[in-house]
Amino acid sequence: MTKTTLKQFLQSHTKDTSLTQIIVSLTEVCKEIAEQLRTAPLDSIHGATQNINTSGDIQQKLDVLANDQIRKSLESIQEVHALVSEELPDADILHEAGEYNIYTDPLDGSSNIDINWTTGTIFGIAKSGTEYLIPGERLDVAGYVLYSSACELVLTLGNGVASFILDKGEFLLTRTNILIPEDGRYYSVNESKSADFDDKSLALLAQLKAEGKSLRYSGALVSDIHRVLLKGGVHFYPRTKSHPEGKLRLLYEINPIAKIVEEAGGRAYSAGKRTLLITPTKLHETVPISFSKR
Ligand code: AHM
Ligand code: MG
Repeated sequence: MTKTTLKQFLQSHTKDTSLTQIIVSLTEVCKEIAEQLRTAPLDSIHGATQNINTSGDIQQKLDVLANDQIRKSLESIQEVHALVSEELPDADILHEAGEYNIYTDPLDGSSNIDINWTTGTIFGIAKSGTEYLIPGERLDVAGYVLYSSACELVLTLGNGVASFILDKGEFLLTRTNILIPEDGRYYSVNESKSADFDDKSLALLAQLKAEGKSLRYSGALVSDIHRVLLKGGVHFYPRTKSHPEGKLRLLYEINPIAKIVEEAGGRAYSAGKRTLLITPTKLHETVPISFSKR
């Protein structure tokens, strides 16, 4: 049976041609990134640059490359207002008159790049004009691409979650209406930092262990959340001593993922509050986060 392509899926799921164009552009770049990752060890594009981004992370060569590719792909779309990226200090205004803002972590899981492990691209799209600091509930589209043994796109247009596998240059629909399973065997957290967790996070950790859950942690949000999406369980990154407000960034990492998790029947909470309701006060704001079904 012939499978539905991403473009066919978009034709039947949105009438917004600008949104379709933006999603297609972003996913075309993800195909390029997937190919780049495949040959990076041969092409000497592994390794760090001399630069440090606004969050204090050393940028990897592929972080910068992925960011530049995304920026370039959006340049020709007049409806795009600005790009908000982990790798850029400020919102990068592409077209003053455009209305759509793109929020992205171009290559998530930087510490995994050099070891040929899982990484991802995260993106959110909102028709919010000159307003960049919006709560995640205003995202019109959220998605991520997981670069692993298969390259997989997970997407929501605000009406359920679908996923697509890249095959011979096309993203092909493989799952619709993804719902996080009620229960899961795994919990996912950087447990090496547990001595710095607050009482609530410690209690959660103890409870998960008492329930007999096993630990899985990849160090890439995209792959850790993909497990939760398909297998259930919990992924959390709480406050720690080194990151008192959490490590993960709200606008372009957490919000798109939180939107997907909620659309898949799950919960995303930050310090007792529904994460998608938080209005950020700055572009690279971080918050503690927990993603789960219940
Ligand atoms: P990155 O975007 O520079 O890769 O940083 C974000 C990553 C997340 O993917 C992951 O969940 C987290 O940082 C891992 O942090 P830690 O190494 O502290 O466990
Ligand atoms: Mg990241």
